Amino acid sequence: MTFSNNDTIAALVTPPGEGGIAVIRLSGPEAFALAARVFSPRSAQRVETFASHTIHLGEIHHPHLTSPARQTEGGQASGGGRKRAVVLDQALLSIFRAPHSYTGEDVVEFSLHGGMVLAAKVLELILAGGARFAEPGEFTRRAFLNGKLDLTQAEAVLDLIKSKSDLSIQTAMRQLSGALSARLKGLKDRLMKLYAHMEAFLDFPDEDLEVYSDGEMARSLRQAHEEIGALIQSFQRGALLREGALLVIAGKPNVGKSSLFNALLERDRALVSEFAGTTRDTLEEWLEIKGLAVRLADTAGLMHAAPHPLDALGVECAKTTLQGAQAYLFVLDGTRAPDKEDFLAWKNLEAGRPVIGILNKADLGTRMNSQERSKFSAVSCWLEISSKTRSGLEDLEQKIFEALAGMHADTAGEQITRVRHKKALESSFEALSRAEKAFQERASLELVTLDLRLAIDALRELIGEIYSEDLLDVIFSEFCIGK
Ligand SMILES: Nc1nc2c(ncn2[C@@H]2O[C@H](COP(=O)(O)OP(=O)(O)O)[C@@H](O)[C@H]2O)c(=O)[nH]1
Ligand SMILES: [Mg+2]
Repeated sequence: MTFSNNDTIAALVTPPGEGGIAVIRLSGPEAFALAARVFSPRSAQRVETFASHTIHLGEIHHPHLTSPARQTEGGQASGGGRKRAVVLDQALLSIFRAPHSYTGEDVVEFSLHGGMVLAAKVLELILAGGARFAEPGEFTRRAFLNGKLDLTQAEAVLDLIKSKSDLSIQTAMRQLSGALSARLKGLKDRLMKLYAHMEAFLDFPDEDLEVYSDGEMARSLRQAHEEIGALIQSFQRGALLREGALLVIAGKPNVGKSSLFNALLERDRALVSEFAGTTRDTLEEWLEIKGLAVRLADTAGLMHAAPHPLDALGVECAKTTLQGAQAYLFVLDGTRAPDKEDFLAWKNLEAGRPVIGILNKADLGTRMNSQERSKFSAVSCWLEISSKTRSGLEDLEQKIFEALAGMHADTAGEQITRVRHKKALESSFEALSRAEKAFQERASLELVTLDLRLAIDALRELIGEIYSEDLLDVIFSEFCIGK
């Protein structure tokens, strides 16, 4: 993107559509002047003189269009024949003066009556006055460029908007408040100090500098190295939290997988019928279970001989989904003994992932005995449920929570949530490994500082102290317009 960071941008910041209120935000040096063009405050004050963090009632008018003055009964124009500007809406204007605003620039926000056409018209007026339509994420990009947020905090803004569970909101909020940034900055500062010390030693080897002992240098290197390693480890958990764990419903045809899928979602999302092979595509939906974001997938039943080419496609699709699962709900028809189709379906589950065994159709009675159950050895617990009457569903939710919460574990520590974070930390980690090795082997200090510098720069890129426009484009293109 090649656009200026110095002009005034505007966008509708509430979702398009009908609603109680629509908010239009302007940010940049001309924000107040542009607002004054279209807004007439009720008070006698001028928009340009409004104090920061105040709200004002007024009218939005079309600066050029005027309505003919009303005719009085006697045929005379009222108001001495003057024309009045067309009033579009009554609105509230909020004032935020630089640097105390979201973007760090002068910002005004119009709160209008929420209607698509109205909001579009007002925005059009503001753009006609000289504002530029904001790019996706541009308000947050400016906040970053003006030092209001670092890059991990800007990313947290997006995570917060996209959060699908309580836990992911908590993680995003902590990242937004700067906890991860503080940890990364602390790490970087310690390495910088070490680096400065080594450089001084290289530049003035004969001077009596206040020195770290070799032991202290080695310890600092090792500690930073370990801390970065731990942060890299937190990625798996962080990503799960952000994206939700994939929980796949598996089993042979007609045991009630789609019925269970619908029961957990509390709506009829998947088709259900007494005919085997009703489900062919994999369906996936978001679900929140006790604060955890879960991606629940319903699959085609796994079968030996697929009677129709579409069944075969469905089975292939199911297998792919099964491989990506973080955990399974393995469904059996509890009213009868398991057969070879059940075992075939069972064989397609990946080892080492939690499996909850479900004996469905409990409303018809459960006949499967414990010896038969024990053949599915990896099942951590069995539940008798009825997708039809919803009996046993609460227990099931509890078990799902227990199976998945362990994966999210310890939400107290800082977590990295993005591949970008992981890559930056990995290159910092590798550079530190080389630095540590060189130091231990008593290689020249120049070699050590070379890698130390790389390790520091990777951390600086992570928090955005060093960045390229390309990187910003990638990060902010994920945002919506108006954020
Ligand atoms: N009685 C009873 N019937 C069920 C239950 N769950 C599913 N069914 C029936 O079993 C048949 C197959 O269900 P479906 O969900 O399509 O199975 P799928 O092929 O595994 O997805 C349908 O006729 C459902 O009405 C249940 O808990 N109790
Ligand atoms: Mg089905």
